[in-house]
Amino acid sequence: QPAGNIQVTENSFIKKLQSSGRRLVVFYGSQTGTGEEFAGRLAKEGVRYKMKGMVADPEECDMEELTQLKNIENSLAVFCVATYGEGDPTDNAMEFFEWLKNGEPDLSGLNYAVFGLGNKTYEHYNSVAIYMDKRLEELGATRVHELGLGDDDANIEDDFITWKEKFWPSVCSRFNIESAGEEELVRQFRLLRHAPGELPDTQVFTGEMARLNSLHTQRPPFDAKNPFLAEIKVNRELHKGGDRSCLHVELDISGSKMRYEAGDHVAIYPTNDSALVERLGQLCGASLDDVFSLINTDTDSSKKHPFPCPTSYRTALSHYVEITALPRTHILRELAEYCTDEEDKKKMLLMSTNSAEGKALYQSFVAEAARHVAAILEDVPSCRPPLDHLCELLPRLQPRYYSISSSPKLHPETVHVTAVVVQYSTPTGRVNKGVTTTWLAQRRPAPGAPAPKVPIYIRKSQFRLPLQPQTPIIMVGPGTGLAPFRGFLQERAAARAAGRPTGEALLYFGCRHKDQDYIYQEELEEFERNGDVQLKLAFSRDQPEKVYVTHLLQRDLAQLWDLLGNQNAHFYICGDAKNMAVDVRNLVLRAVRECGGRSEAEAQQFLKRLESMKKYSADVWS
Ligand code: FMN
Repeated sequence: QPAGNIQVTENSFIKKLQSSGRRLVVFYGSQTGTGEEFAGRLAKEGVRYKMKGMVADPEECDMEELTQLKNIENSLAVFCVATYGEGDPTDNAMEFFEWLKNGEPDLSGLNYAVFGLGNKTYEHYNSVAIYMDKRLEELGATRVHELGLGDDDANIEDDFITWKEKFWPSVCSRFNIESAGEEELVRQFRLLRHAPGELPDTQVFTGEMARLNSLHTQRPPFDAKNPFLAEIKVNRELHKGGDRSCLHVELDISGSKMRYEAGDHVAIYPTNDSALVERLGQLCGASLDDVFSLINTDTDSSKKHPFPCPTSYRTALSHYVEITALPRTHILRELAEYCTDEEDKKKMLLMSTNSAEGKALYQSFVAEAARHVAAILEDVPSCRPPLDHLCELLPRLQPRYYSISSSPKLHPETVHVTAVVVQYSTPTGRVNKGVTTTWLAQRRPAPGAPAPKVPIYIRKSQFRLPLQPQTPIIMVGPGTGLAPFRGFLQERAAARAAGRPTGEALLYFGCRHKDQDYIYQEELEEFERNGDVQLKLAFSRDQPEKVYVTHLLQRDLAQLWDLLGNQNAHFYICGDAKNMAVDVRNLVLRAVRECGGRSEAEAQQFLKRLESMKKYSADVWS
């Protein structure tokens, strides 16, 4: 029970720690689940070091209690936090981050460690974790182990394990823990089977994110937990040739009360490929229509189930878990226990260790061969885990975000998506398919048939046109990076049609071949004829030497400087290659130096100012 000197609130993590005899709390700032997974693994491993842990979502906790955590003897708070956008925290860590930044809490006596999740190709690499680690110390807290930084562009799993292997000895020495116990594999969730007919259909989840039946009885407001089922009005091919496919999809949002602006993102919840779902059922010897629940064995956890339960295996594999991602090493560690063949087991164990040999095997067998979990089970034939345990181990299936390629001025009732269908052959002769685009590609409306539907919600972005349409804009969007700029141009055209003066607009677009993957060619040429845009086009493979948008920018440095330095232009980059964003940024810096006559430091400062005023924005993905 709580000690007298500790104040307890409703969202008290302190109370939970105390009532369960724990002293380690691992907070996560996570958008797509990696940080949450790492936090869970640390909390679980604590048992080995006599530091039984608890995972906690800062959004659900009274974080001011950090000032009192010292009242639990030898307690420790760990933070696994990701960085997004322009160095921003994740949604669930936002409030905590602001509190740390703007408040002056006394954190003396608090023991802490931070592990950051980021990606080196972004300019603000891991800036949230770096800031948090420094700020906690400033506020008086004691760092128990040095900051760890994970790079998702390389191998974030490896970074995490390497950090963790030194983190635990630091914890042991700080708290005088003598030796580690045996590694113990304990399941976090227990299986509850529901007999056929035991539960009425209305009580079994069929793909809802939170509320039962929310996909049948739709009620606004729509968001991540309550997506809107949008009808696909249009679904057509944009490429005119070549072996790749690019979809133009129009989603009906009428009646949803959802609004959007040009530059926003739409999140789409995909369904996993049914053939792959069937295959996993076979490999694990399960009947996919069996209904089950997974129940957290830690009754103090706020997360009762790993995903909505009760549900069928088919639903879990189709809607709730990621089955096409390459499994991380801790999953292989758990699966190793189900190998009946010693050689298979050895191989799985080896891949899950941090030794040079283990890493090399993981690299070749999983990473380079692009083996998802079904491929691993096929190629490690004696490994046959029960399906419920596999469902527990796999990460949650995440919605995919797309830059909306329309403007509400022209299309108030539909949201347009422009997406290349992801599909590739792997070295083992399999074909791996992108979950969402493959699924979307199969969902074409047909006359006389009910329109296919997809669960979506809209996410606001910072990617915005200038308030005044006469402000000039420069847009760099090769490939499907064109998407938000189609919306921007629709917006500009609407302003001009309404008689408002519009400023200059440059669009740098690139693709492989003019006659194959020049998407929206007719529309763009129409915009150009109407004076809404100047097109700058790079067709990389239409001549002997490769030409990319960066080559065109390089040619136009003087014009770039004139627009940015003298005409108050806004600059935008969008695309699926973060390296492109880095190259473009360097070219802009060069224009500022060479044409604007600034020094290197001044150019950097100039660009930073543009960024802080939202006159230089990037919307990039990997
Ligand atoms: N990492 C950074 O270090 N700095 C960034 O500014 C940054 N922005 C990102 C923006 C987007 C849209 C995405 C998808 C990732 C970004 N990342 C950035 C990388 C993520 O932080 C990294 O992938 C992390 O592992 C995600 O953790 P999570 O799964 O817990 O959300």
